[in-house]
Amino acid sequence: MEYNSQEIEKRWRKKWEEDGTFNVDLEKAERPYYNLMMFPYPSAEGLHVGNVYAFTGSDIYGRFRRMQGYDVFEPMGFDAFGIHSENFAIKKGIHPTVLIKNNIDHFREQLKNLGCLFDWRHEVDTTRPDYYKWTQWIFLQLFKKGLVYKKTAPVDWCPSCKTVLADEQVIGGKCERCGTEVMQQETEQWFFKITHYAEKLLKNLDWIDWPETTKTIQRNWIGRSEGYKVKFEVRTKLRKKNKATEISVFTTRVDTLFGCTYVVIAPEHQILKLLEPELLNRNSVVKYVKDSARKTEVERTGILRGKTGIELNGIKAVNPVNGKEVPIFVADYVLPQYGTGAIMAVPAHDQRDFDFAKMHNLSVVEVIKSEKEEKLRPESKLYESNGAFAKPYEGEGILVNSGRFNGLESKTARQRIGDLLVKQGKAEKTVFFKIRDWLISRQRYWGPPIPIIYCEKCGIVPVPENELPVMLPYVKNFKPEGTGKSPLASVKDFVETKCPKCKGLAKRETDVSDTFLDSSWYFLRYPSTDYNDRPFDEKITKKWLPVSMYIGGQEHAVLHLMYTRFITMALHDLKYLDFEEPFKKFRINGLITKGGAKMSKSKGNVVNPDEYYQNYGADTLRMYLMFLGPFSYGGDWQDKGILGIKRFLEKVWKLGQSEKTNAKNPKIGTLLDQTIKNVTEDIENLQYNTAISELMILTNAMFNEKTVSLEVYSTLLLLVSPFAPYIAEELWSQLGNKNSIHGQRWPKPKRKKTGEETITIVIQVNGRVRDEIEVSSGISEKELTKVVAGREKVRKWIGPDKIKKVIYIPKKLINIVL
Ligand code: ANZ
Ligand code: ZN
Repeated sequence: MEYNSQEIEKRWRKKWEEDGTFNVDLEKAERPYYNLMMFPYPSAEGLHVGNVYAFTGSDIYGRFRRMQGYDVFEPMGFDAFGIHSENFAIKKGIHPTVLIKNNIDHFREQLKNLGCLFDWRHEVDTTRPDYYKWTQWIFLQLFKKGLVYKKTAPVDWCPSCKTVLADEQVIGGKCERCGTEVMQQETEQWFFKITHYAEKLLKNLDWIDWPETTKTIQRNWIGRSEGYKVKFEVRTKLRKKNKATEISVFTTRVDTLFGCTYVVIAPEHQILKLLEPELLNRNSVVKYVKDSARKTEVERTGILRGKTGIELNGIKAVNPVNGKEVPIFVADYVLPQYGTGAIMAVPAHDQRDFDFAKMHNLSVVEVIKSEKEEKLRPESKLYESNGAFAKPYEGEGILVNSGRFNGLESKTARQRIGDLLVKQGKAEKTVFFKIRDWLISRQRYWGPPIPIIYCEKCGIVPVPENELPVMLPYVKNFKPEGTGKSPLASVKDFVETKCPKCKGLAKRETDVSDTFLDSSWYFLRYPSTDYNDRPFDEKITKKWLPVSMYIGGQEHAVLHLMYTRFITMALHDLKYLDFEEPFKKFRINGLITKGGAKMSKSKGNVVNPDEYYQNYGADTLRMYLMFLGPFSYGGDWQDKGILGIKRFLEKVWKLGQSEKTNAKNPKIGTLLDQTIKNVTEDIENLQYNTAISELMILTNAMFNEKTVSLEVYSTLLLLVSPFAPYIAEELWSQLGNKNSIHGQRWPKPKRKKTGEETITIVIQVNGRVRDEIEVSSGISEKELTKVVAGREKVRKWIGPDKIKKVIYIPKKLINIVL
């Protein structure tokens, strides 16, 4: 028989579907394992190989866990609302209600071909009223809790998508969806108070099992800074001294206060209005403020930053530590939304201030000396040969030019100067976060309407829960107009309604919510799709959540992965969930490139998976993708490469066609054990590429023998099955097996090296028993430590701490001391 992937895959797909081979009984399952992957946007012609790559890698892991005896729940769905889908509909000139539905049907077909464990009975589609009803419900719960508010603020506006964007959706000053440079616009918008959870979002990163890179991105985005708010008294020529006002600055380096030679406020700073009448150069200042309002954030913080600004003539600020008067500037390198929107400038020790001081000829006073730098690297001196400053020193050191604080180390001085000012009522210790509240309203059509009603008498009234969902009406002309209003605003029937409180005439909110709100809770919905009277069932949720393993793209680090954590924390505080982190374990999938470049339509280098399904079959495509490189790195697609995998599967097939014996072959037996061990470890670590190499080595070795052992061959099929589920099933059944290979247990090495036995070692963390492990008695202490420290259970106990020492009582116990 020849290997015919088309025929095999079609036949088994049908059989698996009919038998419900991969369905899980969520109620009865004993060892729940929730294996989740990021659901796709159905906003293109079909699945992208990038999707296929990510899903395959996740599915292999799910299949592996399943064979280890877990009840693996692996659902799939569609993130179908949102700008990406709507933009696609506009491009195609087809209404999204029609287009997106068709797209989903196509995606589903492609996904089914891929041969994953998907349990389609739990499919989620975010555009269905029985889903978005609960998205709106979540909005209302957060609203009631005071975590939602409306405010007028300068926000980012994409002139191409004609809508506002959340902070996280602006990447390098450009729209995350279309790449257009965003503009600032002052409008009234809805926000979620993600800042309320800034501390918790940061703290939990210490213990969740996520890649360090993702954690670092989140840490930087949250951006916690400890420092002081320092008050500078403001003196004006016109004003009497006793009527002075104050400017409050935020600094993380209060130790440099003696080096402050000027103060800067952001052009948007409110105090400007107050001071305006007293400015001697009022007109120029007003003009400067107007000009900077037109700039984009990139222009303000990019290379040009620190180059423009204007002094407030006739006004001075008083340095609270020495009473010296310093000039005040308005400059747009100081941002309005961060800290207090004002800074004390220390040009000797801050690059931005240094650049500005140089431009405007302001004095530079050195207050921190780095002994080390001076000694070790004389060329890095702060002064040029003519005595002018060369560059600022931003590190720690010893204080100079700082009165009675001279000679102190900067860290100590920070404490001392801070304490002194606090005592005098001139400063306050504070923590600021960079993260800003999540802007969730969109002036677009394709999303869930925000469930709010405006009444002239009662004000802002939330839609009562029993009136949900607020249905998205059919709007023929759904394109954004760029008027700053959603297309829903033109639908009279939708807008005009009754006030739920006073029953008077009222109007509906016409903005829809951000797509990231849809996807912020979809993982809660999957296990509960059978329930229509609640978003997620308490019992099922307790049993299946948090998610055991989540795999997806790093590009979501500050978007989806931050929002889901926030929504979970909020629902936890509202007592709907008993956990505050949604994903116990998260791993990144890498990117697939072609010719070294990201695939994109404009480059014409997009690989369409359909072609490869047809020519090679899903098994070959799956395995080829996994063979490109370590799963978390991705790799470069090469058409030629796929043939190597094709040949490998043909070899496995050929071995299946030859007669099997029961004869023992010690050489192959040893190799088999080695392969089992390595493949198991590789899958644990998502090193699928090396696992496949191991399988190739084993297959080649078997090929070179005269006979094929039934036992060895069966085991080979088990090892291949997570990677190539169709061919493994077919060959397994050809061996005469009646039950599916996918219900079998994962193999374990059988033969121990002669004289080797296994022993059980108790694992302690800080002297408390946390786990145990079975290892070969010959294991070295070093090897054991490595294995133990890598165990999921143990890592949980180690958390963010460093291992201080390891105590090993040979063959009995290992104690990890933190
Ligand atoms: C004086 C100083 C001296 C500063 C020095 C730094 C070094 P992070 O760590 O990122 O929080 N800053 C404060 N508010 C600002 C704003 N709205 N726009 C622009 N810059 C602002 O940075 C805190 C530092 O950033 C603060 O500490 C302040 O400059 C500046 F040798 O104060 B520093
Ligand atoms: Zn009313």
